[in-house]
Amino acid sequence: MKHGQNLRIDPDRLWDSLEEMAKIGPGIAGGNNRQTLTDADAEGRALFRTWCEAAGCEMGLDRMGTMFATRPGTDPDALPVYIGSHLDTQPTGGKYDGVLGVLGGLEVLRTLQAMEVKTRRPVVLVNWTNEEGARFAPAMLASGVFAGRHSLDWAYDRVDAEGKRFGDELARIGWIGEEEVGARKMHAMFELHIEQGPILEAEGKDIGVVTHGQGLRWIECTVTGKESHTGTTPMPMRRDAGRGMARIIELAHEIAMKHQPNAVGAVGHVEISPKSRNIIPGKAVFTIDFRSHLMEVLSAMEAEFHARAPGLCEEIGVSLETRIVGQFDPPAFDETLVGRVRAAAEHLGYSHRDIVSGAGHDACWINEVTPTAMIFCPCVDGLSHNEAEEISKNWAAAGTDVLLHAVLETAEVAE
Ligand code: HGY
Ligand code: MN
Ligand code: MN
Repeated sequence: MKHGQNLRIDPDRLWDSLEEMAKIGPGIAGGNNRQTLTDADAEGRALFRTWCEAAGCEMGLDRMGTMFATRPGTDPDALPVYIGSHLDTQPTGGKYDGVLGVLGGLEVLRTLQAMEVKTRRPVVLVNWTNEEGARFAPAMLASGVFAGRHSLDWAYDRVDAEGKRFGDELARIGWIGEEEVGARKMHAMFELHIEQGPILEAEGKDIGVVTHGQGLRWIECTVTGKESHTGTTPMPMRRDAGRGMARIIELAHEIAMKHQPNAVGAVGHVEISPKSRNIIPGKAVFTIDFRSHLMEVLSAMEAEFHARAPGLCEEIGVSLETRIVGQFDPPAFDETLVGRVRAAAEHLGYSHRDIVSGAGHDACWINEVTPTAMIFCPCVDGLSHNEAEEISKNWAAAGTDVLLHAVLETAEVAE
């Protein structure tokens, strides 16, 4: 029996850390509001660093504020195995989206330390900055810079709804590191994450073996009409930007419904101005979120949208401008590493099924620069990006056990 084959993580220690982190940046309904580069994010980072140092890790920090906790291997020249996810949350987020991947990774390092298991390759635990993209679009910003998809300067120039600049906020909370972003070379990366969908729970499966992810297009639309009095302006003379927005939101839904079950589309962020009850809106700015795991479907949705949306606006006397504010093509994860995730679930006796990730993850970008795979655990009712997001301790432990064994296999247990 190979050394470490019967290792299991400590579910209570993991759960205690999840509960401890959830106290930082509490939401208003039992979840979290620990948005990126806020004081709450800074507090969570500090706690995470303390925990990693206590687990015997050396800390690194790059210029996007991404945190790296390294557990040395017996071969310092070997490329490390990376694990991790994100600690930032949505404004009305759950306690486990991203956090399970970071603190599950910490539990793996704590288990290796406690059981005195050495690996040939170093193991590095990552907290990626601004995965959510809620405060500073786009999502997966730091991992996107790491993968060479965005420049550092472009990322630093992202602004939030109050006009605050990403680079300034990162400096304000004191988490800008010296490391060049993307300079680190990886042997492999695994990301543990909650499914954020209903399939695993509905099928009674413990583990999702993630083979692919959905590609994404965030199309920001600006509809321009003319502000005027809601009481006195004759209906035929109105140029109502709010109506234009309503038509486009309905169009996005109609296009996604044409490609079921392989597509989704919605608008989650809208700004209407001047936002007065008795002024016809002159401007509406909103973002369409189109996704599919099939490139041809994603392209078809984008093409149909651009073919039809301008006419829907012109018909009612308003104009439309669009720009892409976030995008990545459907990722296919590394077959060897996906196989190790599947084998680990088998070895541990956990039920599993292959699955496509509906959500975007840092792993989607890192998959472009190094072999990458993901592990899903179920979540209650598939609910996420909602403060009521829930998982069970058993689900968390099963996913983290699989992460542990995928790491043992890939980092190579040293005798
Ligand atoms: O948008 C996403 O899919 C991720 O949760 N940031
Ligand atoms: Mn996430
Ligand atoms: Mn999320």
